[in-house]
Amino acid sequence: MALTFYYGSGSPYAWRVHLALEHKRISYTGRLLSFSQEEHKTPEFSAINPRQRVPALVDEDFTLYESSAMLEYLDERFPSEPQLFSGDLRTRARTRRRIREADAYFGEPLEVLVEELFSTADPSARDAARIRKAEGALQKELARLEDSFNSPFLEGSLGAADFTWYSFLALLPRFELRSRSLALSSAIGPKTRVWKASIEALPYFEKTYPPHWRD
Ligand SMILES: N[C@@H](CCC(=O)N[C@@H](CS)C(=O)NCC(=O)O)C(=O)O
Repeated sequence: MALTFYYGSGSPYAWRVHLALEHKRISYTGRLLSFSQEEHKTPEFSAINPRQRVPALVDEDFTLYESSAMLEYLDERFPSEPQLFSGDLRTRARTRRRIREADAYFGEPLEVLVEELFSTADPSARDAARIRKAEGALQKELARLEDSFNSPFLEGSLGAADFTWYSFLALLPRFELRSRSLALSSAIGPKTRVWKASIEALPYFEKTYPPHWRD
C-alpha cells in the first residue's frame, strides 16, 4: 500500500519532505491540507499529528510527523539509491548538523517573520524591531551558508540537507512581497544562488512547487 503524505502549500517543513519523496522516487499519495479551511485541525488529522501541523505521513499502520524525523525514516524505509543521508558516518553527521542548524538558526527567525508579516493582519501592528532582528539573523545565516559550500551540494551529493535549506530559502521572496524594505534575497551569495538554481532545475521540482504561489 502506498504511503500517504500530508502537506500544506508553502510549508517549508513539508516541502523538504516532498522533494525527498520525489528524489527517491517513492510511491506516495499526496494529501494537500488547506490551512485556511483548517484541515490540519480536523479530528482525523489530529489523530495523525496531535500537534496539528504538517507534514505528516502514514505508512500502513505507522504514522510519523516532524519533518527531519520523516527524512530519516524515508531514507531507512526505502534504502535504495539515491540516499538522502550519506552512508559515510561523518558526512551523515554533518548532514544532521546542517538540518539542526537550519531549524534552529534559520527556521526560528523565519517563523518570527511569518508571525509578523503573515499572521499580523494590520501592518501598523507589526513589531519593526522584531522584524529587523529576524532579518539580521537570517542575513548572518545566509553569509555562513555561502561560506560553507565545498561542493555543488551541501554535503557531497544532493540530499536531506539541501532540501531542508532550499525550502527555507525559497520563502525569502515571499516575505519581501509583504515588506519591501527587507533585504533577504539580495543577501543570498553567488555560490548559494548557483546551488539554489540547480535544485529549481530538478525534473520533479515543479511537482513540489507550492500551488498557491502560482496564483
Ligand atoms: N517542527 C515541525 C514544524 C511543522 C510546522 O510548523 N508546520 C506548520 C506549517 S509551516 C504548520 O503546520 N502550522 C499549522 C499551524 O500552526 O496551525 C516539522 O519540522 O515538521
